[in-house]
Amino acid sequence: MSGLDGVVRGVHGVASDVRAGLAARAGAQGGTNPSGETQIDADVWADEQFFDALSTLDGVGQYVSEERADAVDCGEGHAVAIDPLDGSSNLASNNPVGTIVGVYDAALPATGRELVAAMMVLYGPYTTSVVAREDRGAVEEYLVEGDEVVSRGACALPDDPTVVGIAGKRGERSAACDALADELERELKLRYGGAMAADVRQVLEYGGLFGYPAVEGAPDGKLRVHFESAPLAYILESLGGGSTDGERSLLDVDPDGLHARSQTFLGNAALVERVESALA
Ligand code: P6P
Repeated sequence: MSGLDGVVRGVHGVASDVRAGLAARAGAQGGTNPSGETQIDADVWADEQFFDALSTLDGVGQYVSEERADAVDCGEGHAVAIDPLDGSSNLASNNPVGTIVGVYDAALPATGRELVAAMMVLYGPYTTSVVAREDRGAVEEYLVEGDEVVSRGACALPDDPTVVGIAGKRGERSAACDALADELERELKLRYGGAMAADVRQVLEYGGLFGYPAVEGAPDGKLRVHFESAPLAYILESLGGGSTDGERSLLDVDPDGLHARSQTFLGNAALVERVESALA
């Protein structure tokens, strides 16, 4: 079994247990993560589940989590970067949450060009995962039910975009971003739900654009390069879509620390080009 097989199976092997444990852990634990955000009980618990499943695998050399300040040395092999419970504030309102994993062939911090695989697990009405790997030709989606993992086939990004979701409040984004959001929301249907994995899955299904721009008080936006922006950019670009921080592919963003953030847009390539033109 390759190192990538081990990570994919490890994430799939925990996903159903994570899903089953969410309802009882939807409250805030009182701690904050390294990004200064309030930790939900489930954030810490999910991180422990994935750490136990991944950190001892052959071929995993580093475990780096949105919930841990420092990287954990696991020996030799790939660096696994994880947002164990993406969008965890959605638990209180029973809205979808996810898990995002990036597998890097380099110690972190590193650019997304070092990614060799990325996974996006979505805990919605049912649990699915989207998996992009350098050693596979297609980006595949799986249905995860208990211990059963069944392929739902190859993903394909629709050519014609339908949805748009750009975070932030008007007046707290740049005027150029506000104008772009107004324009796109006249053209496309608004889809924004507070969990990147769920919103990006809408883009994969219907075509469109997701974004978290620079906002007042957060010049690099909110999303973390290693755990959120780069792995999902890897998936979108593997499907012929695009990504940008406003100037360049998110895979070329060079993070200056494990928890570095980046302004983030992902979706159909033509829409990403419009973002770069509008924000130039
Ligand atoms: P806001 C979740 O906390 C997250 O990191 C992403 O999953 C999501 O897209 C974003 O933050 C939501 O942020 O400011 O709209 O609550």
